[in-house]
Amino acid sequence: MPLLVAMIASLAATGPAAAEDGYQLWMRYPASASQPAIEVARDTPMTRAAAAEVRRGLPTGAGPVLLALARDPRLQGLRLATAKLGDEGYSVQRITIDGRTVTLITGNSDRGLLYGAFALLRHLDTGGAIDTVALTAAPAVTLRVLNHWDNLDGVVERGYAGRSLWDWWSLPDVKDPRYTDYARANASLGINGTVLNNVNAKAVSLTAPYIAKAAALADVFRPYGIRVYLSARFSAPIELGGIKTADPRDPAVAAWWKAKADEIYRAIPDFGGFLVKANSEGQPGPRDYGASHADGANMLAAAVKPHHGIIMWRAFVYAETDPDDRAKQAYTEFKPLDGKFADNVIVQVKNGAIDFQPREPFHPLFGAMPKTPLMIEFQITKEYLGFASHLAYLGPLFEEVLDADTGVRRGETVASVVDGADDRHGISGMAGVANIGDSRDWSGSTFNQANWYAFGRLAWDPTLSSQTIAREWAAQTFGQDPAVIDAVVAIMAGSREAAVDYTGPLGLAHLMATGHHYGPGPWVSELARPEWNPVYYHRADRGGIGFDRTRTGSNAVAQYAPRVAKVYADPAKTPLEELLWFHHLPWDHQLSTGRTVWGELVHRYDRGIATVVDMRRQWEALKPRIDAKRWEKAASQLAVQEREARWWRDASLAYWMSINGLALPGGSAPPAHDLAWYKAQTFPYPPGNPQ
Ligand code: GCV
Repeated sequence: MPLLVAMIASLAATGPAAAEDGYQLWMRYPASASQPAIEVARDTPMTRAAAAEVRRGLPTGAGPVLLALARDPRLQGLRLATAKLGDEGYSVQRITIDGRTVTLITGNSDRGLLYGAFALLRHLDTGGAIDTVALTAAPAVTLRVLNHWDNLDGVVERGYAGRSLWDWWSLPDVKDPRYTDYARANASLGINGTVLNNVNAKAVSLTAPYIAKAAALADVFRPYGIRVYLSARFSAPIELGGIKTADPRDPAVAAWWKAKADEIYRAIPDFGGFLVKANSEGQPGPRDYGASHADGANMLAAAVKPHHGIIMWRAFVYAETDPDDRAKQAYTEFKPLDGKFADNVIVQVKNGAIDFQPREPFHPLFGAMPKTPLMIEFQITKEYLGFASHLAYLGPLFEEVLDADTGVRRGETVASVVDGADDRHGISGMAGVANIGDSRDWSGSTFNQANWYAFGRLAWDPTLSSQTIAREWAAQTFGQDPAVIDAVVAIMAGSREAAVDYTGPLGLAHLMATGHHYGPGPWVSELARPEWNPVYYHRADRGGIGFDRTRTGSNAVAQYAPRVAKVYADPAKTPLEELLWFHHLPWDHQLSTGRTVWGELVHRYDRGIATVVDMRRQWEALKPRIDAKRWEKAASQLAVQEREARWWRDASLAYWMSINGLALPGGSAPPAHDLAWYKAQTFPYPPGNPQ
């Protein structure tokens, strides 16, 4: 072998992969030297998409592959157990047909073949062998949906990965190839729906030109099994229809929505339905007319029902006119409505009772509305966890909530409420507020892609562990070197807890600065709405810190099942991670760790910084093994994270000390600046901040 060729060959064998920019996400298929033999028993747009993916991703020598429905006559002698696969499940296995061994991808529908194709590629990309492949899976949840908070002007509310992917201006004529890649990525996880526009919706998205634009996207997504949904502005009959009211009990309003639904379904026959944010943060809704959320949801449900559409109605409601604890308001409003919703309504409930904080106890509505399907809503974009630049793997957050024991029925968890199996609901769902934009790497950083990935995998199977998902993702994203996978997973594993530690340890929450929600602002107290001020949440004074949600306070604990309420009512039993969410405790209150509340708080802030320092060190060590571009970007973001973790810690401690007058425990460094300095920091033009 000539010397140069030998050198290149040896570099290729040992060195990092070629320059990458993250565009390929976790679908970095190996270059194949030969065209695999792929046979598709049925030619439809979806099976074509499935076969194209296999063709794209199958490594050399891994063929032949057969994609065939379970009812295909050739498979009848094989006695495949496919009944349990339902409409969307798949089975991938090696079989012998006519003396020939092939890898069979089968299912009861084209969708099963599509998901099976991606499952096969995932199996191979995570080190699985083709000759022993045996994969069977069906999703636990029917609606696996991304919520895009994308405005029609291209700004993404709480979006930190550039502008909206949807170029509304050039649609429907220009169909950016990126729309197809978006659909491929989602299909690879089993995501089967996308809400295109912000829940803070504009009525114009329901006009004919915008319906045509949404229809163009639906056409691109359809072969990948993704339905399009729209956020609907409740007052649209007034704004577009010239009707004087949006009262859901008014027949003219109902007729307007029915006609609007018919119009949408003419353009998008498989339109999924509407997502609605009503009577929340200034949005219009049925309460404006004295009607209930059920009245509003059911009126819309009737409009989409003939087309098999559904309504995802959000329970994220709270009002400044309600003096009760904000954490209680959604339960108070929705629990009495259990059983009053039409069967094509699903109530969408955030994972916690406030708002996507780095840690919140699970929402008390889970388990409290057995007659109503509840769809869990997670935030994939990191509004409160350092935007795009901080590395915070959300798998553990999702897992912690899904695994939470509701205490209502034996063995009932949030996941088992969400998948609807116990109550035999016809629909079930998981929604994730997307972290996707037009940045080249889609999510603003390579590690943010893992949060999109984890959401999708858990929506398919809520029992997966966040660790398993991280390993899968790391192998597909950085290659199969076990040392790299171990290190990447180690960095990810502690990263969310680190963000909790440096932003709000011990169950503190909502301590962020105004508007943009990026940096610390625990001192903020002047906003007009009381529950928008951080001081409302931490209630720190000379005597102690924390929100008393027991009987002596707001009694929010009573919204949980007695078994759970008993734990949360007692500071000695409440997990330290949720302590100050439920209790107002003296600064010198002794904890099981041997430290006081103050000592533990400081310890955890310091622990958060130490974890980030360690994450940086581990990433540094990976430099020779990761392609340069992706490594550099993550390294510079980790440097930002360390600086800002210190900022969060120092600003918070400076403020707490101004309240409690206590000194820092020995060995803990004083804040770099005084409190006035932290209060004076401003952030012009932060991304994702609605103007
Ligand atoms: C889309 C939080 C966010 C808002 C968001 C809202 C919601 O309050 O800060 O930007 O609005 O949640 O979920 O509706």
